[in-house]
Parts: sequence; structure tokens; C-alpha cells
Amino acid sequence: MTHAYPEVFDFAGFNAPSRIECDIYDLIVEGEIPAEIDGSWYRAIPDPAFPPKFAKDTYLSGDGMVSLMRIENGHADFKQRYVMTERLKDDRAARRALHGLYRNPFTDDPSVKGRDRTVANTTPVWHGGRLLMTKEDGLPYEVDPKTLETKGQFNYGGRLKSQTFTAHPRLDDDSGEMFFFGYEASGLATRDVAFCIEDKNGELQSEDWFQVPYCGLMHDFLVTKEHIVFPLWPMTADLKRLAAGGAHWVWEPEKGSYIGIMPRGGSVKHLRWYRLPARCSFHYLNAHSDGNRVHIDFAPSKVVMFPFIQDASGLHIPPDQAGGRGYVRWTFDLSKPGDDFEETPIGPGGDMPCVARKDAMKKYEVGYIQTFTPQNGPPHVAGPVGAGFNTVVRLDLAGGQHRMTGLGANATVQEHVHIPSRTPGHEGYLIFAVDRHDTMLSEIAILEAGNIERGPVARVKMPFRLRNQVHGLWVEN
Ligand code: V55
Ligand code: FE
Repeated sequence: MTHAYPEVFDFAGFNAPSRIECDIYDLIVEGEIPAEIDGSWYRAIPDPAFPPKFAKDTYLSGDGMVSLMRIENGHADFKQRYVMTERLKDDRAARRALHGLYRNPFTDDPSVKGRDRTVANTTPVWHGGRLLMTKEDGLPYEVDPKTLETKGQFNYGGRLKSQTFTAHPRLDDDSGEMFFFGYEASGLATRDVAFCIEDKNGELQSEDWFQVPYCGLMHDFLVTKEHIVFPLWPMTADLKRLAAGGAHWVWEPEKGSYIGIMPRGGSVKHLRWYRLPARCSFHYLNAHSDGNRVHIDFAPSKVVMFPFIQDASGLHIPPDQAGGRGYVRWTFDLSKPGDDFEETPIGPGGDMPCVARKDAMKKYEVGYIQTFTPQNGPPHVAGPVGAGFNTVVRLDLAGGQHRMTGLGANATVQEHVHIPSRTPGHEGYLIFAVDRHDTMLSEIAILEAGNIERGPVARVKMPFRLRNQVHGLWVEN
């Protein structure tokens, strides 16, 4: 390699590129992995295969890596491979990064003009017998769930018209349907959004297009048993700015936020748009409907928290002021006119929300998030935002105490995923990677979801540093 990675937080310290493709059998386990845990844990990790073309690049552009921890009978095996995207193949052939800035093809080397540039680095998705590696700026790549070999790009054999596919589909465990969408669906900086449903057999059942008031970053959405909710926050894209070599996203609070709500069985023609002040959020914990009342649970912040979007917007915000004020429930009453909604606090601020799959889209009592608390140690750089979280939180939405646990003063935590238990009445488990900043090694922690404050029941020792995943997935055997 001819030059090193830039000395900025996205590429240094715990965030230094790893690029390790490997197989490890029977990792060392401290404690005991509960015998009932039997399945596959997938993680999507941005891991730039080459130093970026421009030093001012973001973690979010790293080439997609997928890891698999197969857990069986108290044993853990590990495998990690790059997703062999067209982009990575092109870069490997040239032995350098041919692609420029985040979601700006105008900054690419002319040799890759018109070639696919998505990196498949955000979320592994399992549905209809397919494992997809997603990134919201393009189509997903299908990967073999056992070998992690890349099969190729996936669009239902050409039936999907959208050029993009969200990294946050929503699965209905009862109906077996997968709800998803693509924004910038007809090309760069377009206002087109495709709302899609894949049926329980893995067939594309519907694709319904609409336009949003402006082209904004739509990372996630919400589905209840009766409604679909599309939040739109004012991080905006503009084709002229992109053509001039500028940033994809700029924070434009004067554009305000919009929340579109439609009946789940209906068409996008029935979307009702609420207008509200500028807010920002990337992930939603859960949502449910109660007649005409639609509840959405998440942590809105007043400004975008990604440093690379703040920089592009000329903002200089201390990290401790960019975060969410706390988890809240917003309730929209569709029987009333106007833009009003109710806000109820539900927990401390943070991100990486999840619920047990059985609780998705319904009234529920327990959610899991992550936060940073100084009591659990000083800030350490890990992941795409800068300082990583150091605390796992079990939110009690039934009025009980929230519970929290840290993993040590030199630790940050990567996103947890929930593993359901096969034992009736048992809340299941949370599995996640722990970054050890003293040894610069990783370990995997397994917590009992109903007893997180007891600490890990098992720690799987990794012989190297695992770069921060964006999102993970548990698939039971
Ligand atoms: C996010 C992650 C992305 C991205 C846009 O977490 C938003 C938010 C890993 O890539 O491209
Ligand atoms: Fe996400």
C-alpha cells in the first residue's frame, strides 16, 4: 500500500481499519454460554479496504464486512468476510480507492463512472430464506448465510424498481411480512420514496411510490399493526451541490421536519403529513397503534450528531450537546386536525434501540438502548459518531425502574441484539461486542436481558480488535 489511513478518528485508535477475513473455531469462553442459545449472529461492519481518496472521509463509507458468530452447545465459531461489491472489486483491481466522498459519484475516478458504488455495510437482513447486506444508498447484496460468500446484488430478479433499499426493514413476526422502503429511489438527491412489502414467502408483494417534501436522510421508519410512519428530518441533499463536489448531507433546520402517517393496508395516497420543528433521529425503538392514536418511541435530538454532517453544515457542536435529550413517546391522534402531538418521556437519551421481535409493532413493556454515563468510565473513541456508548439500558415502560449496566471503565459497547429464549417466561439475552481500550482487543458479552445488572453470563474472548459494527442480526437455528 502506498499511503496510510488519515489520522482522524474515523480511521484511528479503536477505529483503525482491520480488514481481517478469517475463520476461528471454538473461541475461548469465560463463564458459560447458555445451552439454549443456538443460532447465528451476523454483524455488518464498515472496514475501508483502502485509504480513502479524500482524507476527510467518514466511517460510514467503509467497505462492508460481514461477520458470523455461530453459537451451538456452548461453543462459538467465528467467520468474517468482505462483501464482494462491484466497488470493492473495482478498487482491488486498481489497488486503491477509486471512489470519492460519501454518496457523491461526481468525486469518483472517471474509470468507475456508472459502476455501482454502494458498500453494503449497514445491516444484515434475514427474510424469505435470504441473507441481505444492506446500505441505504443502493441495492442490497445477497450473501450465503453459512459461508458468507457474496452471491451478488439483489432486486427480486429486476422486479424492484427502486434503486435503493433501506438498512432498516421492519419484520412482522405474526404475518411474516417484511416492510421496507427506498429513498432517493429514482436516483441521486431525488424526492422519490418507494414503500414496499415482501410477503412471508420472500416475494415482492407491493411497491408504492410517493414524494417527500424535500430530499432528506430517511434512515429508519416505523410500522405498527395498523399504521406506517415515515419521519423526515432536515438533513438534505442537493444535486447541484453534489455536482460541484460537495457533501451529500447538510443540516438545514429552517426546512423543518415532517412525519407522514398512513394506514397499513392503504396506499401512499393516504399519507397524512404532520409539520414540526427541526429534529433529528436515526433509529426508532418501537411503535404501536391504539385506535386513531399512533405512538412512536425514540430519542429525537435538536441537531444532527454525525461529525461529518456537522462539518459540512458549518456547525461546531460539543459532542455532549449533540445527543438526544432522552427517549420519548410521541402520540399522534389521527382523529384530530392540525400538527399537534403529545410527548411523554420514557427514558434516558442514547441510541441503538431494540425490542424483542415478539414485541415489535405492539403495545410492549421492555426496550433495550445504549447510553453514555460518566459513572461507567471516561469517553473513548469508538464507532462513527466519535465517543462510543459505555452502558446498556433496559427500559421499563410499565412504570418500573430502568436498569443499567457498564462493562468496565476501559470499555465501550457495540450495538446489542436480542436473542429470544426458548424457556417460557424468560426474557432472553443480549449479545454484543465489547471494545477493551486498555488491551485494544474485543470480547463478546452475553447478558440475561431480564438481569442485565448482573453482568455477562458469558464472555467470548476475541484474539483481535473488532471494528465497530453498524447493526447486527440474530437468526435462531
Ligand atoms: C447511518 C449509517 C450509514 C449511513 C447512513 O446510522 C446513516 C446511520 C453505515 O451507514 O450510510
Ligand atoms: Fe441504522
